Amino acid sequence: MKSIALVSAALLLAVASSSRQPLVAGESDPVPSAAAPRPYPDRLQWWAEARFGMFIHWGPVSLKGTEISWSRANTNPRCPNKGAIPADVYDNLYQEFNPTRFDAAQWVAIAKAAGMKYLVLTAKHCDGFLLWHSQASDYNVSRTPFRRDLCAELAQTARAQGLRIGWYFSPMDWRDPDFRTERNAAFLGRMQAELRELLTNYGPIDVLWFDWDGREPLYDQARTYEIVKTLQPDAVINNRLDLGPGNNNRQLLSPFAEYCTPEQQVGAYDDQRPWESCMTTSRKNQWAWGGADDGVKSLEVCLGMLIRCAGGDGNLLLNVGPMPTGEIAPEQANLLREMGAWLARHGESIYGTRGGPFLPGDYGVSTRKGNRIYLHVLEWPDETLKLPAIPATIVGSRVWDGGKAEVRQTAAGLEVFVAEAERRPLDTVVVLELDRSALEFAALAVPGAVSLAAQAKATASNVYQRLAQFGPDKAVDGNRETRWATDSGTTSAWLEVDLGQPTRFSRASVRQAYPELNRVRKFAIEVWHKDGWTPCYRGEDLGAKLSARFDPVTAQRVRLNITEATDGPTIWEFQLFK
Ligand code: FHN
Repeated sequence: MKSIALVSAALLLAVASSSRQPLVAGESDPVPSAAAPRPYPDRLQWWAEARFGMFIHWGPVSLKGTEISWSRANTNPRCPNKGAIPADVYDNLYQEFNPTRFDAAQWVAIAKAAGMKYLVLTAKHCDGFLLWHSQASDYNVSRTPFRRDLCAELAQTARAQGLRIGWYFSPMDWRDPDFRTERNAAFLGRMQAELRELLTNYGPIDVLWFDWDGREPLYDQARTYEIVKTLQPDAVINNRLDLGPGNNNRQLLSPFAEYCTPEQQVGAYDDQRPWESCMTTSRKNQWAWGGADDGVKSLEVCLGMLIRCAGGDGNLLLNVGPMPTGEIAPEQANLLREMGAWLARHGESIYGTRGGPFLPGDYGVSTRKGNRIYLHVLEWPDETLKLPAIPATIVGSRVWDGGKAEVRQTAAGLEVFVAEAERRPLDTVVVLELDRSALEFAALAVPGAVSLAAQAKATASNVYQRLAQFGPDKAVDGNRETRWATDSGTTSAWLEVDLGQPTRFSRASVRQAYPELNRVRKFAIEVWHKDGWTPCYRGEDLGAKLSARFDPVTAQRVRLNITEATDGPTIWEFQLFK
């Protein structure tokens, strides 16, 4: 290991000379690549092949069932949290924190049963509480009734069971009165001392997961990276230590930032830079334990996250929020076990694959490894799935876990057919055997697979409490985790998209995602012509997912007109196709 002096010189030079500019402007902007997938650096190979990890957000706040750090009140204008729990109440929860049913072996067993290959625990979240025995700060687990060193037990057990271990470490500390003040240097001394402990006392650490809060990143990055690279040179580091105002999770702003981190959404296809989506199992999209009334997302939604991340050439870090007892809630554990059961049969089409060669679309995604392409058909758009031509010959095809897949290959492209009876409810995996490597050509767009309304200008008659997070644009963002919502008591509403120019289409897809949120009783899809709105499709009882087909129409303004709803209709996706 190089001496610190040498490492610091190299580090300072690297950081100073970092010419890395943001490669993408937005969270989900795709990175256009006319090249074959870029090989991962050797040090990231295990991480990329793993594809699937467990995120764990835990701390004394689980006693409250509210969001970690964010539910804590704060008078410090330099910190973004304005929670409802008074700081003195929140900061003393540790005195009651006694998760006597915590068993690292149980957590690791659930992760393994899920098919997860690495764990990332919030060793220190923004609220400042440390889940390890610390000399640098007495606000740590040794001072709780529970006393035990949670980081030590989890790291030791994970490693013994063949899983990799990572720490989430918040460089922000919203509880520290010196943080982001003229006394920030004093704060930094404490923060870096904590980081040193975490990277010294628990053996080899495989991932370091820094976070950010959108504010000034006053973290003495050069020195902080030096600590990491000196103590844990093999730890894979995410991109968030450098991010600040105006940045986003898809930017790499330092030579030491190794992967992008889209959050609560499946990242856009990008086979040139490593990325990992972090998402929650919680129905409320909460990171920490959300209480018995929270619940979890469906298997279809969570498996869809994993399959779509892999198809985009990325990883999924899927979060659980353990209960104050120390246990992972049964509904979260069962969901993960069901994901693991699917991976036990289909893991070859996920682990160690690259995304593509067919870009993601409403049909699903594709992954590739060796001479094989794995089509993950999540929605059959038609009798056959039409795909663009590839520079290779298909020498075999079948449904991965049994069944016939007919493939017609011409210079114009591919047509894939699987009989209805052979199709699978969640994901029909069709494997295509090629006469050469599937990794030598750039990803290809699938004509008509992306909604004509994607990212279109959207307006609505009503938005839930006028909150941007439930705005009409959330129904055309391609993100199955966001939605347009309307106020309680709303029994009719419309969502309009402007396609920018007259556009011809003949198919529509509308998702309500969860059956219990199926509130739409009568609706129409309407197009604006000079003298008013004309329906091109009418329906009743929308259901979780509508795939509507109708005579082709051409229009620039299109709307979903909900004429009868039980209460506050909400739509996850409104999509239009040629
Ligand atoms: O504020 C945190 C949040 O609590 C959670 O830890 C996520 C995980 O990516 N990161 C921040 C929000 O971006």
